[in-house]
Amino acid sequence: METQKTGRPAPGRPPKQWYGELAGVAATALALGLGELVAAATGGPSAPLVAVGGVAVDAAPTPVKEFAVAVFYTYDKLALQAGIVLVLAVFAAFIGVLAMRRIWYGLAGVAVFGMIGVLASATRPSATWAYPLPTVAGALAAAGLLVLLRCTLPRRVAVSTQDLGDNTGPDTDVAAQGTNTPVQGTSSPSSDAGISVLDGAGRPPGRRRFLALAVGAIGAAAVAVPGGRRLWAQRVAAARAAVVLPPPSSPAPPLPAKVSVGVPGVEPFVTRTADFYRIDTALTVPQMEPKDWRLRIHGRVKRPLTLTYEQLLARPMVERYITLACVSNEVGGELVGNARWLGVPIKDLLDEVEPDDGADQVVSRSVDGYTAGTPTAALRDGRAALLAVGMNGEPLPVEHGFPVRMVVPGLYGYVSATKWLTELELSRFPDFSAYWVRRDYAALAPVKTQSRIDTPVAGKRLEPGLVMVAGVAWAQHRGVSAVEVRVDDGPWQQVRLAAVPSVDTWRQWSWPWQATPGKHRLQVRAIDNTGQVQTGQVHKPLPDGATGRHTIKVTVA
Ligand SMILES: Nc1nc2c(c(=O)[nH]1)N[C@H]1C(S)=C(S)[C@@H](COP(=O)(O)O)O[C@H]1N2
Ligand SMILES: [Mo]
Repeated sequence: METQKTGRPAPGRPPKQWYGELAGVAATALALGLGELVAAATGGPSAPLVAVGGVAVDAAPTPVKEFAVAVFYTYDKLALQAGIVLVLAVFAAFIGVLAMRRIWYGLAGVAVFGMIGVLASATRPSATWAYPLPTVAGALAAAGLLVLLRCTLPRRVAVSTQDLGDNTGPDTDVAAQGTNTPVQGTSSPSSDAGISVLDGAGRPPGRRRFLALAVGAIGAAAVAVPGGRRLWAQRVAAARAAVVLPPPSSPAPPLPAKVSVGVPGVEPFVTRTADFYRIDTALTVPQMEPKDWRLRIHGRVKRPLTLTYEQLLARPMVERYITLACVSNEVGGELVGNARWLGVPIKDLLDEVEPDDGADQVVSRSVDGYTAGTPTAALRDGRAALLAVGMNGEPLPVEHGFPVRMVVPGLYGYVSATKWLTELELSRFPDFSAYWVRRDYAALAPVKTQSRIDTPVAGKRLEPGLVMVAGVAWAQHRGVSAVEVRVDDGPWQQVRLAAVPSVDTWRQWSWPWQATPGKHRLQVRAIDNTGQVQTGQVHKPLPDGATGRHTIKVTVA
C-alpha cells in the first residue's frame, strides 16, 4: 500500500514536498497578480498571463487548435485559459519544490519563467519598451516571496500530522486530526528527533507564518488580477473618451423624416447604441487602447501594409446607415440593429495592397483570436464595406469593437463584422475556415430577406376597429421593394413603406387593419429589389440564416 512507508524523514532532510508546491504556486500567483497591476498602470496587453496566452494561441499548431475546437466546441478559449493556468501551476509547484531544497534552483526556475514572459510580451504586435515591465516586476516579487517562504520554513520541518498518520495507517490519521490527539500519543520511538520541532498543536513552528504568507499571496493575486483588469478597462475608457473623430469626407445623407412610419411600438429607425444587440465569443470584452492598435494587411498581396489608429483616422472617412444582422436571429427575433457608422472604405485599402488574383477570401482577425472570412469581391464591389471607428456619432463602444471593427452591408455579422480588428489576411476559401465555419456555419452568408411585426405584440387583446400593424423589413444591399401582410388565410395586402436612405438599411412599414372580433393570425413577408419573395419555408438559423415568416396571434374582443 502506498501508506506503508519505511519511516518519517530524517532530521535535516528537505521539507515535505507539499510546502514547496504551495510556495511555488503562491509565488507564481503573486507574480501574475502584480503583473496585471503593473500592466494596468503602464498600459497595453502586457500582463504575463495575457501575453503568454496570446503567444500560445498564435503558436499552437493547427492540429492542436483543431483538436481543442473539436473537443471543447465553443468553449475552446475557456479551455485554453484553464489549460495555461494548469500548466503554470504544475511548473510553479515544481519550481517551489526546487526552491525549498536549494533556493538557487528555485530562483533559476523563476528566471526561466520570467524570460518566457518577457519574450512573450516583447514580441506582441503592439509591444513597446514598457511591455516586459509587468513580467519583470512579477518575477522579482516571486523570487522575493520564495526566499521569504524558504526562510520561514524551519530547516528541519521533518514531521507533520500527515507523516505521523503514515506510520499508523490512514484511519488513525483521520482520527488523530479530528480529535486533535497529541502527536506524541501516536508517534513511534524513532520520532524523538521530530518532536523537538513540533509546536503545541503538533505542528512545526513557522508553519503558520508560512501558510499565512503563501495563502496571503494567493489571496492578493485573486484580488489583483480582476482589480488590474478593471484599472486597465478604465484606462481604455479614458482613451476612448479622448478620441476626436474626424468629420466624414462623405457624410451620410440627412435622414428623411419619413424613415419612420410614426407608429408607437415599432423599433426606431436608428437603434439606440445602448439597445444595439451584442454577439461575441469573448469571455471578457477585449480592452485595447488606440495607441496599441495596429492593423496588418497581408497574405496574398503585393504590398503588405500596417496601419496605426492615427494613420487610419487621417484617411478619408465615409459615414453610412447600415443595418447589421446576426445569422442566429430567429424569425421575428431581435438580433438585428441599424446604426450610423463612420469609417474607412475597405476597398481603398485593398486597392493599395493589391491582392493576388486568386485571393477570394479576406480573413479578418480580432485581438481575442476570433476570425471571419469575407468574400474579397464583396469588399471591393463598391458597397460601403467599412473599417468603422464611429457608431452613431461616437467612437465605437468597447463592446462593439473599439477601437476598430468591420461593417459590411448585406452579409451576416459572423462573416463580416469582426470587432477589435487587428488583421486582414488575403487568403482563399479552400485554405482557411473561419471561427463559425469550423462550427458548421456556411462560408458564404448573405443576409436573407426578412420582416418582423413589432406591433401589435403577439398574444395581445385588441379592441375591434382600426389597429395599426407595423414593423421592419430588411434585405441589406438589395433593398426592400414591398412588404405584404395577411390576416388568417386572407389575401396578401400591400402595406405602406417608409423612406430609406439606401438599400443597406432596414425599412419600416405599416398597415391599417380593421380588426373584427375573434382570434386572428397576422403574417408578414417582404419582397426585395431582385424580386425575391421572402420564403415561408421554415428553417432554423444553422447553417446560413433562419427562414420562414413572422406570424403572431392576437385576440380581438
Ligand atoms: N471579435 C469578434 N467580432 C465579432 C464577433 C465575435 O464573436 N468576436 N461576432 C460577430 C457576430 S456573430 C455578429 S452578429 C456581430 C455582432 O456585432 P455587435 O455585437 O456589435 O452587434 O459581430 C461579429 N463580430
Ligand atoms: Mo452573429
